[in-house]
Amino acid sequence: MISRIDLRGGALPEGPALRDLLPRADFDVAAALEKVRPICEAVHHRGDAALIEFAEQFDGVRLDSVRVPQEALKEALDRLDPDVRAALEESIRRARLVHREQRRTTHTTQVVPGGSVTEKWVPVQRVGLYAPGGRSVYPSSVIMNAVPAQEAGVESVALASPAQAEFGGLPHPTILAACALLGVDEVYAAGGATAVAMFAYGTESCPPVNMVTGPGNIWVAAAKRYFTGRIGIDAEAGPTEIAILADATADPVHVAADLISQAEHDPLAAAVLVTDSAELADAVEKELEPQVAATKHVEDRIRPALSGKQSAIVLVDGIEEGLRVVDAYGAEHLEIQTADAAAVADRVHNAGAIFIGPWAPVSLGDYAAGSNHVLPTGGCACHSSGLSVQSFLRGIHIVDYSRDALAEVAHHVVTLAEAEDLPAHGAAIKARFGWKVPESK
Ligand code: HSO
Ligand code: ZN
Repeated sequence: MISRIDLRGGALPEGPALRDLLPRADFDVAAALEKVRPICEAVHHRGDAALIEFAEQFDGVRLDSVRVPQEALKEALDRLDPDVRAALEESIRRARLVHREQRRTTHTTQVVPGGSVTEKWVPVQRVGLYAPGGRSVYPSSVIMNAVPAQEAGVESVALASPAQAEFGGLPHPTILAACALLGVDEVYAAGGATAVAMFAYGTESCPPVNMVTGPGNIWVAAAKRYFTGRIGIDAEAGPTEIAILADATADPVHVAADLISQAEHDPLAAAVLVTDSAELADAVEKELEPQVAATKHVEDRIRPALSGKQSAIVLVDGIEEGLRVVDAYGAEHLEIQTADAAAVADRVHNAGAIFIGPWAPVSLGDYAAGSNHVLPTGGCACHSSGLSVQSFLRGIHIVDYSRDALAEVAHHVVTLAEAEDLPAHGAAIKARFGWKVPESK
């Protein structure tokens, strides 16, 4: 069901060469870009009318309006299963605890007497969150997007999710209920690239936003790429990935269950076990079969995900080599199931989130650890982080210099301006001192 890559018995290649040996799904956002262009342009030119047409075409529903009425949110919350409500509330509470502490404080550096630079953290003013429909109706993702935005102090948070024919053209009721629990009351029934275009351009019913975040399929990723520069985005989320670095001390039952847990998301989801124990590899492989057979989304997602070229068991000589492999891979989620797991985890450079030891499975992080589950995929963990309060903040430098403080450094500014052949830059300094460079002290 899952292939093996044997990297034992020789030096591992360096950098990109090692990365090329590791499994990864094809996720060609560039190819999807051309297909989303006409959709985005239709929304640009025809606003709500285009959104209504696309909902009919893609979601099979005729909408009267794209804005979801307040009563629908309230009704969804009233009808929410009490256990689901309690679980969502606990997830929100824990996420708030963690994200609240990510707030940044304004800081002033006194560079010289009379000369300071203050870094002021200002939230993005208006954000559009996207929650997929179809096979991924995840109220947990609404939490993971809304909480950091709210804790960052974003004034205006809107959410879009596809219209669902079976719910009378509204987004899925658990998405609406999650919005109600979070206090997100501006909700639109719009899906995929059309939702991103609605947020980016604005329509009659939806004012434009400054930033769009949230998971989605390749069309959402392509629309985000299309609008990059015009609006901010979190990331072009690709299929979910789990990597597990494990040694002989790991429990194969847990390892198999955790690999399957993320394979459950998508036929392109990646499950990668990196181990120095051939016995563990055998035991996990043996364990996969009955566990897969006993679960739900077997044929449509789990089997294709585990047997796809993006998943594998990678055999290495030792944990040292394992660390090199997981760093080269840069997984969205990385579990460390080894002896002294915390110390091993401390040596990882590239991962979206790290889960230490036997009691911190990825599923915990997906719902209720307090951590964020919107994480970099496709190897982007080597340069990007998951969603956080920081994602919704901008640091603005405020420069405040007195006459004396400017005079003190003026000659350096003029020198550098001349060195760069930009004399007008220097002149902007000289103009303040009778067109002369002030004597430095
Ligand atoms: N593992 C997914 C998030 C998720 N899991 C939502 C369950 N629901 C990507 O991090
Ligand atoms: Zn998940």
